Amino acid sequence: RFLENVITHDTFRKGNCTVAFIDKHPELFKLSQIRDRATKTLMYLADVTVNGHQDVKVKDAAKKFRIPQIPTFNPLAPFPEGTKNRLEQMGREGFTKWLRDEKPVYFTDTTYRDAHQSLLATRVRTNDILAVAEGYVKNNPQLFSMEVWGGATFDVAMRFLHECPWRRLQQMRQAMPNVLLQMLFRGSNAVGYSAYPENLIAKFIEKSWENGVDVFRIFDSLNWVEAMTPSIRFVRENTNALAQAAISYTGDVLQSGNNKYNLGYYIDLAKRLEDAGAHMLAVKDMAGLLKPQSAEMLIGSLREAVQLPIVLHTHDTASVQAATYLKAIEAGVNVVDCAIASLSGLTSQPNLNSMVAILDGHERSMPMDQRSLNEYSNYWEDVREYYYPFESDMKSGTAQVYENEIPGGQYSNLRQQAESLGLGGKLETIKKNYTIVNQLFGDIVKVTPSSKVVGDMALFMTANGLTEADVLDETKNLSFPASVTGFFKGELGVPYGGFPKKLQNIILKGEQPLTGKPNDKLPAVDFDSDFAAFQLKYPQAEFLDYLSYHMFPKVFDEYYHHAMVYGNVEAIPTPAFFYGLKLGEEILITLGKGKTIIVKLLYILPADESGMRTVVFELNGYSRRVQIRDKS
Ligand code: BTN
Ligand code: 3PY
Ligand code: ZN
Repeated sequence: RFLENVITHDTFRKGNCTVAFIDKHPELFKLSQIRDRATKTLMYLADVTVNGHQDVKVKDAAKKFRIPQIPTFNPLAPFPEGTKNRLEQMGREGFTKWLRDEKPVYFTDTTYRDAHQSLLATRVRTNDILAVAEGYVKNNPQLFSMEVWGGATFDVAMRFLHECPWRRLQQMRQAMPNVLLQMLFRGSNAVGYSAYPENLIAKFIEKSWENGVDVFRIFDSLNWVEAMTPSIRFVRENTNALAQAAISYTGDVLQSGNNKYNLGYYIDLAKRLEDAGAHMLAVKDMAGLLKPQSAEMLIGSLREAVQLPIVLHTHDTASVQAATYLKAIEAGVNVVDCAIASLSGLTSQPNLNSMVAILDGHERSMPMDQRSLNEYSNYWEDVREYYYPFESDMKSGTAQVYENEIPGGQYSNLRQQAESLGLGGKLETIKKNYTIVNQLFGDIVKVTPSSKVVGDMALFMTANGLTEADVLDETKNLSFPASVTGFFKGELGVPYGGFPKKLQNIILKGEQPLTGKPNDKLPAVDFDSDFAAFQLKYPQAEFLDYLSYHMFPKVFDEYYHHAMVYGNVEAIPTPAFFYGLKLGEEILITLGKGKTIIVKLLYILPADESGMRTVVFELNGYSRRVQIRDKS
């Protein structure tokens, strides 16, 4: 085994080792540990090859993947200076003043977070990101930030990818030390879907910063400033990061008549967020509703109303948002959110490569290396194929979004949700009901998690064939979805303009709603005693795992047990991770520093009478057998 460790060591394999090689690499002696890890990886590969991946519902056996080309960069060259260095040099006040007055427009690249959350059900794995992260920021250091964490990536990493979200963050930080790393933070819901105790929110922000987050985009699903204020304060007081407060954009600011979400509404929010201590202000257009003329007016007015740098985020669901960005840029926006070309468009962000190109000759253009951006797009185009089971079948932009106001991330999920409920043929009805539910709820801001409540209610109405009149008929005594009851109890806060009273009485059946912030009543976490109890239950876990556990106890529990059986599965290449190995197929897996294993699938024996199959691999040239239960 020692010899096996030597001949498979990266340094040895590259042929550049000297007699000091063995002395310099004590890990060669960690035989049982490495052997143990390799065995767990073989267990994983055997299982996914025999039983398939639980997350892949339909596997295309004929699918062939191209080999993604990683654009070249110099791993030995220093990182060019970027915004991260600038923030460190200038401090937060100096940095935000500088940004606000910058002539060129800057970009936040959402490829590693919102883009795949909105196109591929958040399934992109750390491995595929890390393959290009360093080169990307070496080649493109002009970016304002990389949005890399938070939103749905936290729970999906554990739930479906069996990855540690914290380790993902740490590794991305290491790969991208020069550019600001940004996360999406759901205010008192942190990276979850319900409210958490305030001291847990504070701890989560502190640890996110310590592990690599520089910019916290903070929002509340009902634009409730009071619920965002503690998060803004924690970023200001407990970290050196930037608190980017986001207003979630709804309706159309230019709509005349009795417009609930008019300019005054946004200006008032912006001023209150500035007063609450935000370092930057974002307009978060999660559904892609902001039209060009509205953007011109809104961004122009916000520039006058507050002294903060202004950021605009949108989704290209209607396929016209580049026009909105152009108007916003002309109205003085400082940063716009885009995604690399091959992961842009439709429910994702507008196309970074094209946006850079169309600004050629514009007085606010940001010079970037368009050839390099296109190379990275080619990489992601090929990697995207790995994730084919998670594609939505949306083919073109839709103007229907102006009517139903469904956020990008939810739009692409709704079909899957509908199908899992046997409502696959009723997508149009679901979308119509979504619009109806929004009106029934008093025309609310719809973004995670309030958008999920509206979606749940729309699915409920569709499944039960209910009309608006049915919902408002108290004699029907309907059992509403739990999320809907919770919403009307005030568990996500109180919407602007209050709850519609009649519907609230019907849904709560006389129960009194909460007043105050949703987490006001939640007891503080006693970190010392609680963490000790956690460690008794999960002896291999550490403090960051404990935070994951607090956010998602059941998901963490499953993730932990998966890690105990299969080890760390992050390093397994994505095709093998989702689809297993074909007979004779050989892959390389880097399990740790200097430790790459070569795995080849030799053959699979038929199931024995107890349903177990023997899977035979070649591991670093030695044959290895693994027993796995055939679940078919
Ligand atoms: C192994 O690799 O064989 C053991 C894996 C142990 C994983 C535990 S699970 C919780 C904690 N978080 C991690 O990222 N690793 C440990
Ligand atoms: C999230 O909360 O995950 C979002 O992306 C909301 O737009
Ligand atoms: Zn978004």
